[in-house]
Amino acid sequence: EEKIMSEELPQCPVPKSANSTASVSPPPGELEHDNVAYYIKKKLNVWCRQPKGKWELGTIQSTSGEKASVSLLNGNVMKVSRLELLPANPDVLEGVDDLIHLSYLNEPSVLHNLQFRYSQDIIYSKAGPILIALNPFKDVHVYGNDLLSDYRQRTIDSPHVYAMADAAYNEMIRDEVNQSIIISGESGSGKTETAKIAMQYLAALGGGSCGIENEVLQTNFILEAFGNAKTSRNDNSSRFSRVVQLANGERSYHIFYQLCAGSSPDLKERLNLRMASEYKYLNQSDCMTIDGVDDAKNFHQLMKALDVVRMSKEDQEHVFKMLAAILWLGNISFNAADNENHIEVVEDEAVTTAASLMGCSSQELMTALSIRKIQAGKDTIAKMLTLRQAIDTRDALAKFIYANLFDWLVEQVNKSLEVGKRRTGRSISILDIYGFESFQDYELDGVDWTKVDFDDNQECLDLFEKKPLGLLSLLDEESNFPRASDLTLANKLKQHLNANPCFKEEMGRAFSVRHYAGEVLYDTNGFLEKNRDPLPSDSIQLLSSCTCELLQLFSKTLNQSQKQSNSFHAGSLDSKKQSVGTKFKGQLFKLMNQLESTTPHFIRCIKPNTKQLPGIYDEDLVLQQLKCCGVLEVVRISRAGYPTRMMHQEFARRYGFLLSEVNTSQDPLSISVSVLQQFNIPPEMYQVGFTKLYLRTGQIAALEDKRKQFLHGIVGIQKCFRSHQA
Ligand code: AD9
Ligand code: MG
Repeated sequence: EEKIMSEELPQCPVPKSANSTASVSPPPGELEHDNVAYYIKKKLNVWCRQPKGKWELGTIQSTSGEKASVSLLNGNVMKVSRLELLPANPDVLEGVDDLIHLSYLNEPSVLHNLQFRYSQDIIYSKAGPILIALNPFKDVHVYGNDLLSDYRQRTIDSPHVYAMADAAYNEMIRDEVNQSIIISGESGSGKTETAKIAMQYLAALGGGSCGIENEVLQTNFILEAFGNAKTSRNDNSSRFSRVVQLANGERSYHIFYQLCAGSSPDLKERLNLRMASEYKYLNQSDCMTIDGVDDAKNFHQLMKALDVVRMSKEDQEHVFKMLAAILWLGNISFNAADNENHIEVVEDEAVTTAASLMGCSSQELMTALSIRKIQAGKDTIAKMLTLRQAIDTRDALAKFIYANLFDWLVEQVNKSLEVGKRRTGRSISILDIYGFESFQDYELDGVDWTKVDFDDNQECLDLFEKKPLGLLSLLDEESNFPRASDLTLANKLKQHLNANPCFKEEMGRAFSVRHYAGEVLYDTNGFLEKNRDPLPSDSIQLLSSCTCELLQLFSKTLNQSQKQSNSFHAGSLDSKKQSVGTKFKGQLFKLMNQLESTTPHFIRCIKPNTKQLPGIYDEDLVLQQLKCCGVLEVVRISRAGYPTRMMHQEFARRYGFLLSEVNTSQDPLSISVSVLQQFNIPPEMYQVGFTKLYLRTGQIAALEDKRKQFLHGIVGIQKCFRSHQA
């Protein structure tokens, strides 16, 4: 690659260090004036922008002034401004497996490279440290035991989820540090499939088709049945909160349809179960089945999976009971009770069945759904509910039961997997949601970061979480005002956040946020109610009086979390449960903390078309996703920057013993620096931070090589260990 670059493209800076091709600074993105003649003479390919924005390959024939005449590969000749031309990579770089090897990193080059690979069913590529996975929407036959062992034995090293999982495993063993595989991408891009492929690899490393590894794989089926649903973007989408409301063409969680389709006649009778189409929570979207999916068959697989994780038949029955109770709750209807909009519950099969499944009397359930008790001084006043209030109460109850059922299920699965207690103390976490990256620590760590530019997202983060005047704090504050409305919320946000450059005022209740990935318009309609997510105290009381053990348990958990949230937010959220925003933020922080103590490995999934079909590569869609998740920046940073980071302690521990003169200071930082100096690592190849060392690509490989040579060397082996231990 270097040879071609220096011979053919004289304008490219020649790499400073011969041992690292990756440290070449990115060549100029545009065709510069002086180079055009060279391009004409050598008949080098250029990208030429077409009127509709698509880029085509061609060669420049001649120029006059600012215009160039370009002969396209398809035979056409067109006259364009030089600004519409970009340099193309030499043929020898066609389809390289890591984008950092491209001489030119312009958009058409990157898109073309990925497309070239995709057209040959090569769906994985690297972008520096990141694995890019293009969703093939078909079986591309790159999985299974044979390939698995090829990757394990390193007879193959092309980019793959297996390779990344293998790297994570090896680094866990080598560095004794927990690892994480962070998978991000749009809905339907393949995150969950990718997570499963990574799990398969790790399970195989752990022992194969029996034992705890298989149990872990089986849990996927349970989690998907209860956590996934069909959406318009993905037939198997990982979703939340879709129990009570559905959009056209979408379904609720798979488990409901599976239960209705697959349960035995006995179970059906015990749950008084009907066909899915008879339940309002399921039939409102006119979408009951998914092409190619057999719900009944999947129900049997689910029951097997529940057996595998050792859930007792009794607990399984509890779970199914709760699911049926939710479905019947949805069928409960209301009649007008007076002329003031108040309602009463229709006493029909829906109420009686729901009540009996929950373990309460029909009367208790009907009261909870139609009356709210309000404390006025020492007295309790019973207030009748309006239709809207009654429906909201019913739906809140259904959502509450489902959400808690899901959490409980996850807990049971985790408990069951711990039975063997075969834990080594180190872990690899696989995160199947959008991943976050923070470049903050570079700056905090005292690195002269002007040497590398990147987009800083701090202002946007402040917009959301700065206290007391971040969006989430303001939302909570307003949620606590009884008379607040979505409009007062919008005004409050505008008043306090306008100074933040990521915030934009819009008309009425709306506002916009400039996120890293692009601008998003928000309508505050329903924000306050959603943030409060109230479960009326009457419903909580009802749950705690139900004979169903699970419901009792759920209401207990609720009481506990309220107590916790009260002590946390004494004064602010006063005797209310934690708001949805605060809870979500808390979960994110916990996740961030967990991830920060790991070595991350990133996979970006890309959806090449919105039709969920194989063979279609929509350039605009791919480009938009590459931009959104910052892949191009990462490649830029990897080429220009310092992709390897290591704590000084870790670095000193690993390479310190290579020092020919014993370093008396014992200070990891100075040991690190001595090592770098002894091996003549050029200063432009690293940056020394307060806690970490930042290295350019290729440097660690070189040091590892030295370390290996040293350890295998005949002379000095004894001495090296002695001095290391000393
Ligand atoms: V969502 O954010 O949960 O809505 P995901 O998880 O990103 O979404 P998912 O993994 O469910 O998407 O993939 C969507 C569909 O793409 C799958 O159901 C498969 O049909 C298809 N897919 C994804 N990855 C692969 C693959 N490596 N090979 C074959 C794939 N098909
Ligand atoms: Mg998913």
